[in-house]
Amino acid sequence: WGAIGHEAVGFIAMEFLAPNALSFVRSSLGSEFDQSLGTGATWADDVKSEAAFRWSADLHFVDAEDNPPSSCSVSESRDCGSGFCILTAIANYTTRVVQTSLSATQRQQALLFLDHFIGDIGQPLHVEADAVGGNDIDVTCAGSRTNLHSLWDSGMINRLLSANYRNSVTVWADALVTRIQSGDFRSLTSSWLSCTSTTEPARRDGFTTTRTIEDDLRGFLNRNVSDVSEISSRAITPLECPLVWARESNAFDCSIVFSYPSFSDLCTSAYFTNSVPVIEEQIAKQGYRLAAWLNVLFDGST
Ligand code: DCM
Ligand code: DCM
Ligand code: ZN
Ligand code: ZN
Repeated sequence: WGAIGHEAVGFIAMEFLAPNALSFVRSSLGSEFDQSLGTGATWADDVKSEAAFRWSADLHFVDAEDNPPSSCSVSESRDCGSGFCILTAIANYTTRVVQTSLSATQRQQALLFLDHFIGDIGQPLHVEADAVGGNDIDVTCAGSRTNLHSLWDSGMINRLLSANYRNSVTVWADALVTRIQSGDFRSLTSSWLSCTSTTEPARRDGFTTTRTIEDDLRGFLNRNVSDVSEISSRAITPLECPLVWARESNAFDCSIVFSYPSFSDLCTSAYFTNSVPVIEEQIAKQGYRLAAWLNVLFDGST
């Protein structure tokens, strides 16, 4: 997502944190991030172009080698064989955010990465390899040329906020919180939390990887890694829940994202009105899941 999508995920999560999770979030993020997951949510995008954090750029997505819109799937071994993807990133920072042997700065970074990646994994084009996650598909939105990835990250969100939410991310986030607490999302929340184990390892998915340890090491050394302890991917056990979330987002690539009409303006067509409910549900759901994830880690239950 773009900045607005990420901020909305964080602001929504703030409304559902249990006491210990809230207290950790506030003290860890501090005044630098307004003690808020909403303000902190864009940090991972802000730093990924800096030399010191270039290694983290590939952690924002998983390139699922499926074939939308006819066939959609995500496989940890097929699609994250290098160990550098959003699935392993969430596993890595889930462990690190509660690791008391780490410094306050390391745990703050783990929190900021989780805040961001639990948002990105809900963006269908962050769980898709085709056309580089849609970046190579040129489309038009309200007369402006863009690409399918950017349309989903921000193009349609900008248009939605301008039409319905006074161009304000907090107005939008508050509206989604109300829908979760007492509106149409309320009946969905228990299914949103059908996966909450922060420790259950991902089950074998039937794909076998042909990568060797040598391949991994070569990929690893080619990267400009400044802080190897931040990654140490070989020690990460992939988790089941991020895989469940990724498969759910990836299914939208087959049901809607790649079924766009050629030659029409996607933001003034049925494509926009059909996509908006998906965007709003994915943002609300990932905000709610971010809170539940931190609640399990810091308070022992959702
Ligand atoms: N992206 C993605 N999948 C890829 C490559 C990039 O989801 N295989 C995302 C990351 C950014 C956006 O696309 O949100 C643009 O990427 P970049 O800034 O690397 O061009
Ligand atoms: N599945 C998988 N890897 C996972 C989770 C599920 O390959 N980590 C597959 C196995 C089944 C299907 O998804 O074909 C449904 O699994 P289940 O009914 O166990 O959730
Ligand atoms: Zn993106
Ligand atoms: Zn991102």
